[in-house]
Amino acid sequence: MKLAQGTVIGLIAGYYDVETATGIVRTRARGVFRQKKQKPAVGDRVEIQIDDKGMSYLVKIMPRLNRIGRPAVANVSHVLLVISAVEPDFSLELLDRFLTFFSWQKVNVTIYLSKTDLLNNDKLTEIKRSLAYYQEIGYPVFTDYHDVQAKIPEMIGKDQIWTLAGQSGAGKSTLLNHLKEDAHQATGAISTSLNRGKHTTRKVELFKLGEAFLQIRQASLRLI
Ligand SMILES: Nc1nc2c(ncn2[C@@H]2O[C@H](COP(=O)(O)OP(=O)(O)OP(=O)(O)O)[C@@H](O)[C@H]2O)c(=O)[nH]1
Ligand SMILES: [Mg+2]
Repeated sequence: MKLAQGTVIGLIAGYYDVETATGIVRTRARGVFRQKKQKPAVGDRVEIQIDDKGMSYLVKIMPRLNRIGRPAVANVSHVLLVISAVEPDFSLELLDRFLTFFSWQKVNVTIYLSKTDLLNNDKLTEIKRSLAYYQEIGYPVFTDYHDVQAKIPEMIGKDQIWTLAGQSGAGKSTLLNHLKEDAHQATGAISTSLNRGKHTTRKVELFKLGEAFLQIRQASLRLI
């Protein structure tokens, strides 16, 4: 029997994929979690046990820093909040709701304004003026696509878990594809006929970025 430690990076039909120092191991959770009403989440640091028959079990969840959203992601160190300038329209109220929630969860946030290319200069200046306030009170703000792409990889520390959050259609998957070329995230236009987001992104998984992880919040408005 062998013990190892790792991070849950994926959740597939009752199995937990755990990244360990020697590779990814597909595990089952021990029944003891059900009795304790505990459920491992993506992002959890865990201990796994590989028995002599080669069966792998998730046996222990390390204490969590936090646990955010549905489906849950644990140990989130930083949120990259994608707010669109247009389509869907920029909303200060929405921005404040996100920031209040993440502040309550004690998670740092960086703001990225997407789709600036679709807006005329006057409107853009107005939005940037609003965002300057958030920058003053300590939130890093990016309004340029090239900037965000260049700076984010430098900002992400080793073993950190970053989550991309934001309304459906804001551009999370588009950004992830640029940050990580092999992410292959489906992107899509929002469905205006339904007047609500299309939710292109459905799966929960962590993407490795250097020595850290990136993840997309799928249901952006159902935060809690
Ligand atoms: N012009 C322009 N289009 C963008 C930009 N970012 C994203 N888009 C487009 O906006 C649409 C929605 O982008 P996605 O990346 O799929 O949005 P998402 O946030 O992942 O949406 P969900 O998966 O539904 O939560 C796509 O058609 C993208 O090509 C941008 O900066 N400029
Ligand atoms: Mg998406």
